[in-house]
Amino acid sequence: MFDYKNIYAQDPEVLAVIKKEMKRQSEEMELIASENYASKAVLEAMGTVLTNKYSEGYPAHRYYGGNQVIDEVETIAIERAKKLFKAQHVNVQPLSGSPANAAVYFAFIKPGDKVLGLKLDHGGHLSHGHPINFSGLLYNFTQYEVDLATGRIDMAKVREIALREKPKMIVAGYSAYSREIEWQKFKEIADEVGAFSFADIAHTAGLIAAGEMANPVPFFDVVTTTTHKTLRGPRGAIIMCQEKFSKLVDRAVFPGLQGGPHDHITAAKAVAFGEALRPEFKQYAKQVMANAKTMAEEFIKLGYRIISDGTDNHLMVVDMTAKGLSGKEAENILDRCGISVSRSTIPNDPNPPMNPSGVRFGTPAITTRGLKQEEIKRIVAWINAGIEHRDEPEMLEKIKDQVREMCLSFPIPSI
Ligand code: DSN
Repeated sequence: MFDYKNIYAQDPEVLAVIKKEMKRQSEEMELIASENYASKAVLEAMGTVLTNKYSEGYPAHRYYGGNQVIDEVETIAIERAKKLFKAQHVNVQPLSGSPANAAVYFAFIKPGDKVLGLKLDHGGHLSHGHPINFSGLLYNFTQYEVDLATGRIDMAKVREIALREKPKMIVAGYSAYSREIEWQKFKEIADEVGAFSFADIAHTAGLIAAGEMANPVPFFDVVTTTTHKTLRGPRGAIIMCQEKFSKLVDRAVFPGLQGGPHDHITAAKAVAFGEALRPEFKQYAKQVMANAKTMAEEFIKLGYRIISDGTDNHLMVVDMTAKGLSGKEAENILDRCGISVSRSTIPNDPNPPMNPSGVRFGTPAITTRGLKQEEIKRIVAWINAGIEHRDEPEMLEKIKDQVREMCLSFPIPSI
């Protein structure tokens, strides 16, 4: 695709670093549940002259001249997202997940208002009310939890908390929760207590768009998603809502929170939505989930504890306590094997988020490479061998070589 000849001539120092990262991505295994490989077409859209434009406002209502073409690209992105998620209204301008969530709170509630969100160490996100995040600082969050015995969200408990707290908003949709979410029940509870229903589907958006997981967009008040995880687009986000909230949401994004949208990213979002509308994307989503199921089964066979004992989506959180190491130690060992993962808290984690007890594994990126169940079994065996033989540097080197060989046989489509 790109020949990089201009950056080579002008700035070889930066090009050298970019090439180093290309090599790392090519030769190493990506099991971080929130990462993926954007297509060549998505990358090309990001590298266009659309980055040169200022276009505060919305199609046909801009605060700068010369936006006729930008209006076209933003409209394509909006229409494709509407079709993909069956949304009444879509704002494609949010720069990323947390800014999108900030815009939702800004649109629907006031500082100090009561909100329910899942606790971070139970699988929630920082922007769902963590005390050190803007969400927890500005709004009065009550954090619900997963049931410790099952690792699943107990909807009777959520209802009990909602009836007691009477929140203005209920947040559902998570960063480290491996089970299907009971969207209808969340909506019923929100309606019962007079709260807005807000879903953050950042992790599962691609699986939802493909029709492989339940979709809250048609009936929730408002839904956000990033565009770069299972959806496999550029780094960014969108907000979807019922038509009656469209003005509130649009005003919160601009002029409320953001200035000029990143139009080159809007174009790349449109390209990614176009890809997700194709039948091949459904096959991709199915394979992501089949791979995750196999991965969870293999871990369980080897004696690992998975929170909720399995997965319905693309990820799982594995408790490393029984193996005598923390999530951070496991992450470091696997780094030495050429396998990238992210440490993760487990429900009621006795350890802090910087050094938690678990590791989160996900299959979106390796599935984009074309890996299937047979390869997943080998990968879990390598992970286990790395952990069991962590004090044997030659063993970790040997695993790294095997990982590299597999990665080179399944090249990243855009490299
Ligand atoms: N950082 C993302 C994740 O890894 O899940 C969430 O924002």
